[in-house]
Amino acid sequence: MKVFILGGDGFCGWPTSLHLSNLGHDVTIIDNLSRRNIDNELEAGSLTPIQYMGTRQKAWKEVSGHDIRFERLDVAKNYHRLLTLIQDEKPDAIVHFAEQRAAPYSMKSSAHKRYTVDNNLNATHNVLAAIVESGLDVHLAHLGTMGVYGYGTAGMKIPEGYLPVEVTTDDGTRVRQEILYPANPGSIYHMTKTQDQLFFAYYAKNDHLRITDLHQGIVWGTHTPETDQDERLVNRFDYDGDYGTVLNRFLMQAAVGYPLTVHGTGGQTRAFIHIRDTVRCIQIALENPPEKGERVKILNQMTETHRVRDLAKIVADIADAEIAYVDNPRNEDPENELHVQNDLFLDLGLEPTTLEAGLLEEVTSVARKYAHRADRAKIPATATWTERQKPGVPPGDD
Ligand code: NAD
Ligand code: USQ
Repeated sequence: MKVFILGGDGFCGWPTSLHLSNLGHDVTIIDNLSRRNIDNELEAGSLTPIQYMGTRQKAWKEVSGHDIRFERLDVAKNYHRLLTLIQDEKPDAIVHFAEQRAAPYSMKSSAHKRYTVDNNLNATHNVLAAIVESGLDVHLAHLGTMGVYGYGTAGMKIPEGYLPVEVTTDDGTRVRQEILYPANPGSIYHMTKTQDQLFFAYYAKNDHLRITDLHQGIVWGTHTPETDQDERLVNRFDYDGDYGTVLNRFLMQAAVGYPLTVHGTGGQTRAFIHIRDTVRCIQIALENPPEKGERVKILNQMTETHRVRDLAKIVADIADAEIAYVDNPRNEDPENELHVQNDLFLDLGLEPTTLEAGLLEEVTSVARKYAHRADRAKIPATATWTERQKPGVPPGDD
């Protein structure tokens, strides 16, 4: 299969590119390297020593014998280059990771909000419009988020994308149908993903594009079997207050002796998936595309749920770390239950990597190994969700 990986230089995109290339697929990475530029802006970097794209490509060729092609372009801006690439190369599938993915970064200032909206919505819409203009039947697999649903329900499991509803018409007839699960974003970043869903629903309906939307939980871990083959292939590991996600942050904090930064009471429950399972899920999604004319195929890409304070306790116990309960910079429910359906991937053969099995390896093979590269000053999460949470604003003064 010929596959374009938009955002293939990133945390999920790079190991996915290697995984698909290893399976014999013809992979082209398309990325504008904006994530590396954001590292420059934030003066923060990956805990692991990620290499330039040219070095990555060379190392992969040496290790596997496979070529991965790289095109540097901005999917949100360079529409005609994207269209030409699709027309010339005729990919069978496009995997779309190319968005600004950090909630705290999206909340830092109005400039960051506007960048996130401009980048993410234009990137997604450009891909859709380009597939239609090319006239080709390209399967689009997009990385969405569990955060489109919000994190609470009336007690039932969050379904995979669609909610069955029953309405009563004027003549008393009861009509059942399935609607997109109501969107309930918790940040500007998450809001862009809820808008993406509407683009997909429209293009699947109007143009019969074949689209899979993967509602992914928080990804943890670093290595996959492919990135593990050579140090030059190492995946990125974000730990800073804007881009570091909770479990990887706790692992790194434990490794450098920094008390684990639990926000508020730590009562937030979230969905998780290991990076090894992410790449497998994308393979499975590409092997099981929707039919032309079918509605958007939505799968919940997660394997377990955990409460933040429980995660902190697990990491503290295995790595002998302290826990600090800090003021929550976000505007989110302090406590929530979360139950999620993920039968579609399990039925298609996904065998989850459990926290229990993977955590210790992560502490020793990544967090401790690269602890000397950590900048402790970059650990605190400083982006606040509202003006009233900013330092120095008196309580009630917003
Ligand atoms: P990342 O920031 O590491 O990677 C994103 C890549 O896309 C980067 O290499 C960046 O340079 C590129 N990019 C961004 N905008 C672009 C544009 N306009 N044109 C070309 N390239 C562009 O993020 P990630 O963690 O790999 O996440 C990838 C996708 O998966 C995102 O869409 C994210 O929303 C989704 N996701 C991630 C997680 C997670 O925990 N990391 C969880 C759920 C969903
Ligand atoms: N949290 C802490 N301490 C920290 C960091 C985070 O307690 O040091 C808490 C947050 O307050 C939040 C939870 O942990 O309640 C998760 O935060 P996170 O930064 O790990 O995850 P989130 O902001 O939701 O975003 C990440 C990815 C995003 C993806 C999303 C999937 O960055 O791209 O879409 O996970 S999900 O959470 O399922 O929506």
